[in-house]
Amino acid sequence: MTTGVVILGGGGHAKVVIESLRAAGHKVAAVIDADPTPRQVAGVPVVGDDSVLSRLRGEGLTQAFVAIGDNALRFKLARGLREQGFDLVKAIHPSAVVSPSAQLGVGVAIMAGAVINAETQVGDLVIINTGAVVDHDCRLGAACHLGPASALAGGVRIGERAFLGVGARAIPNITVGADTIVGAGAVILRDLPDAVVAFGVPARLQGDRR
Ligand code: JB2
Repeated sequence: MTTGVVILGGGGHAKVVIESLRAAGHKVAAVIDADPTPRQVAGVPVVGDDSVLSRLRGEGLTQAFVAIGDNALRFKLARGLREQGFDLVKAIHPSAVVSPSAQLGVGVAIMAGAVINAETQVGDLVIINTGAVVDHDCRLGAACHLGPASALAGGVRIGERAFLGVGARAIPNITVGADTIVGAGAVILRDLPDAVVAFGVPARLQGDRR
């Protein structure tokens, strides 16, 4: 086993990522999961837990992808992979529409039907989930996650590790703080600070994560 992408995480997100990577022409070599029980995830064998990574690197595998939805854990595991000398690939489904003037960081997941418009900047490890729309000039912080069918108008800023649930939407030039969670279907009409929970139409503060 000397070619292909090593996937960290063997849950639901990994299934979607593996199928996106294959659709984009990548070979997927192995899944590494905290539960090393031998099994297959989307037809890819689980070959062990994180302790086998150095062996795989020694065997010549250089490409990896962290396919874990938890934003803080994805961030942490990606750092470890880079320290071990792995390159983080991008998983971009061929049906996604990505502007030629958009900038994408490493390790991003751009799922089927997503749209990213002009001059938007997408940080490392961001998930833009199925059918999400990101209009022009947005700034997406590292390891944030835009849920399926969520939508950002132009100039929206999303902080590192923030999460927008399925169908959440933001009007132009809104800022959502780092580590903030926005519930499904929320409509964000005002800036949200770091590390809060907000939901509703319009979105209102409902809790604090600190
Ligand atoms: O430290 C770890 C570790 N911690 C948990 N290292 C490795 N290699 N794997 C780890 N895991 C594994 O991540 C768990 O054992 C589990 O198999 C997997 C997480 O799977 P789960 O199905 O719970 O979540 P997910 O991250 O695949 O999907 C979530 O996020 C997606 C974006 C769900 O909320 C999905 O519904 C969502 N679409």
